[in-house]
Amino acid sequence: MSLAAGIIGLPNVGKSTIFNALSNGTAQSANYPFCTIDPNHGIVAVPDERLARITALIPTDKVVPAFLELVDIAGLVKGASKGEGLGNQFLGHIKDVNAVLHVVRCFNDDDIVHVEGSIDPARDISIIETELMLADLSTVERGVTRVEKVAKSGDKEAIIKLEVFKKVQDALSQGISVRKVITDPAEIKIIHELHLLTSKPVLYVANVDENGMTEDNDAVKKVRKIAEEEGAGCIKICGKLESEIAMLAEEERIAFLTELGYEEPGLAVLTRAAYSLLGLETYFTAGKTENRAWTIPKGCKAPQAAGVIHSDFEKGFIRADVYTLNDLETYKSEVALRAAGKIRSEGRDYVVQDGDIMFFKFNV
Ligand SMILES: Nc1nc2c(ncn2[C@@H]2O[C@H](COP(=O)(O)OP(=O)(O)OP(=O)(O)O)[C@@H](O)[C@H]2O)c(=O)[nH]1
Ligand SMILES: [Mg+2]
Repeated sequence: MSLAAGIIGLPNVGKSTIFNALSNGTAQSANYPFCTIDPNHGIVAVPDERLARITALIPTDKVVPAFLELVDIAGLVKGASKGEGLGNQFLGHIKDVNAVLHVVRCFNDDDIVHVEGSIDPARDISIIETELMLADLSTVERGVTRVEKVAKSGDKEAIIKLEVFKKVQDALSQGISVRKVITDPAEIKIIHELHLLTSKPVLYVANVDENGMTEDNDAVKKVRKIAEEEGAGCIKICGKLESEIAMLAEEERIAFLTELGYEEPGLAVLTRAAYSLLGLETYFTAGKTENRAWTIPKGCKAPQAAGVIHSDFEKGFIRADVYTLNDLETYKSEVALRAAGKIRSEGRDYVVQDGDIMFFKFNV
């Protein structure tokens, strides 16, 4: 699965701080291989306590988590859609990701310049959204011109496409983002070729200072309200603190988190939220050589899930043995699960559930 989430926002809001903390944290914890594709592009492990729970009952040589691709995109400024501040290049990077983490500055720090001069999340969010919408508007306008020609010749498919493109164009010219008007799966499919920036799912990340963690400040409240109105998620994080936590060795980190009263780093929560925003879920395989989390799109059927391990597994799929973590924790071993009839045998049409523990049977 190669789906990526892009970290966007105004300059100096803490995007790179969060990205770097994520890459450091992952690289250090349990030696997960952190892979830097380039300085702004990384693969981070998705923290999942279920792997440890499985490993407590099924000892193994190696534990492998699920991974997520993240892109640290340079700050957008007003006028980016018109080419300001390397605008088009940055917008191009957003085009390539499948979901967006929109970092909003909610910390006060006179030493860190705010491009707009003050803390004002509503204004900041609207600057970014406006630039993305303007870029989308010119994309869809070009699309309309292109499709109009074909539609005139009476091509049925083009006529439907034109209608949807125009609906998008109308919304954007009224300042409404694409994700708010295009929710029907058939329409989502039709506009896919345009790679519209405001069609991507978004998660707001309110970046606060250390003392903003216990109670929401006004800026955070504002971000939460905007997110709620849009039906989007919102996560509060202290980028600076997270980058300090990420630098610590495993034991020190746990001690530090406990002292702060946190169960886990905020970044763990953020990573899981991004994973889910991308429409991703996890199933597990467990055995002596490896306990591993595998990434599938929500609603994935058993053969396709098998194909994530190897294409041969999908081609030669026969059946899958499936059990749940809860049952494993009740019965303690695969032998006991089998004796109790708790291992189901599922066929080609089985829709894999998040958290399933699976074993595939296949022909080669
Ligand atoms: N006080 C405080 N400073 C922060 C926090 N997060 C980031 N900063 C500081 O803000 C400055 C900018 O942070 P970056 O992470 O580089 O910001 P960015 O969003 O990547 O900026 P661009 O790449 O220029 O768009 C750095 O000096 C950070 O140390 C925070 O939570 N609190
Ligand atoms: Mg940066």
